[in-house]
Amino acid sequence: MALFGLGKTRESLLGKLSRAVVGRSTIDEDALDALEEALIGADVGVDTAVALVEAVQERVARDKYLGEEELKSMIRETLLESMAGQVSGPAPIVTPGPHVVLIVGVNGVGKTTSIGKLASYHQRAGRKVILGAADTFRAAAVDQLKIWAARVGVPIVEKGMNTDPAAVAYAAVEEGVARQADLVLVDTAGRLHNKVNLMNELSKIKRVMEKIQPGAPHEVLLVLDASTGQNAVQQAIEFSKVTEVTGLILTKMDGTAKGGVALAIASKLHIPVRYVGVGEGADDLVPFDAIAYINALFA
Ligand SMILES: Nc1nc2c(ncn2[C@@H]2O[C@H](COP(=O)(O)OP(=O)(O)OP(=O)(O)O)[C@@H](O)[C@H]2O)c(=O)[nH]1
Ligand SMILES: [Mg+2]
Repeated sequence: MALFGLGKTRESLLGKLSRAVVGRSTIDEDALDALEEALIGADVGVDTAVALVEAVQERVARDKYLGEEELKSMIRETLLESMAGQVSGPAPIVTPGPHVVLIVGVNGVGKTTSIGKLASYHQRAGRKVILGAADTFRAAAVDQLKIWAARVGVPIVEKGMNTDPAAVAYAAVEEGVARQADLVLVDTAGRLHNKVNLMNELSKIKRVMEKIQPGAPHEVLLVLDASTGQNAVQQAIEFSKVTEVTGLILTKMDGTAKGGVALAIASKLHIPVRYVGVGEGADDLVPFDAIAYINALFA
């Protein structure tokens, strides 16, 4: 597995970059257009693509000829510069615990799976983890989280389906305190019919958590499906209006050529990417690192 699951994105992007310049002795308008198309195709975002093409154009005006390898390393360096100072990777864990994390996102993006993987990740780091099944919308959601809890070997707090999500969240934090857990990870439903409902629900969950553990939830992680490209960016914008999102998990990077979306997110939103999901297994979660990500994209 390539780092950050970027295999498909890299193959597609580098292939197009290469075709954009092959057999040319100068980088002309056509080449620049093809270059821009390649970047937009990888979902780096229009702003980023335009900025990169402008940087290439400037350089070509000075240096006349730019070979393929030079072009790649130039784009890579420009991206590295633009990402300088970007905060990324896991947030520091609040101690004394429990450090409470609320997981949010629309249907099917990978929330429950990401919680399973996060539980495994933190457990491997020697932390005591507890899960809360506050997606009470359907029985299968609770069952799915129970399966993950059993698989990873961590306790779970659940009250079945159709119970008040806030009551489950409350009980999960309470249990976390009682068991002296380091982390409480709480699943939520992504299917509340409208923004106001969702906003009220999340506010209520946050309010009850804070009653037990001051500062909780310490993180609200928004899960985004990278394969939806620019839709993911839009979801992040919409969710930020509903609740304060402190970080992102970008899932399904393994199966997509739109992995450039992390760059679009970085340039458009000021929300750190915490982790990247690169598969369905317990170990398929990688802490994000902007520099390593860009290097992997052009490696
Ligand atoms: N390839 C791949 N599949 C993933 C990844 N993350 C999640 N999935 C798959 O995506 C599907 C949906 O994941 P869930 O975790 O159920 O998503 P959810 O957001 O909890 O969905 P709802 O609770 O229905 O809203 C499942 O089949 C997961 O196995 C990933 O990083 N890579
Ligand atoms: Mg779920």
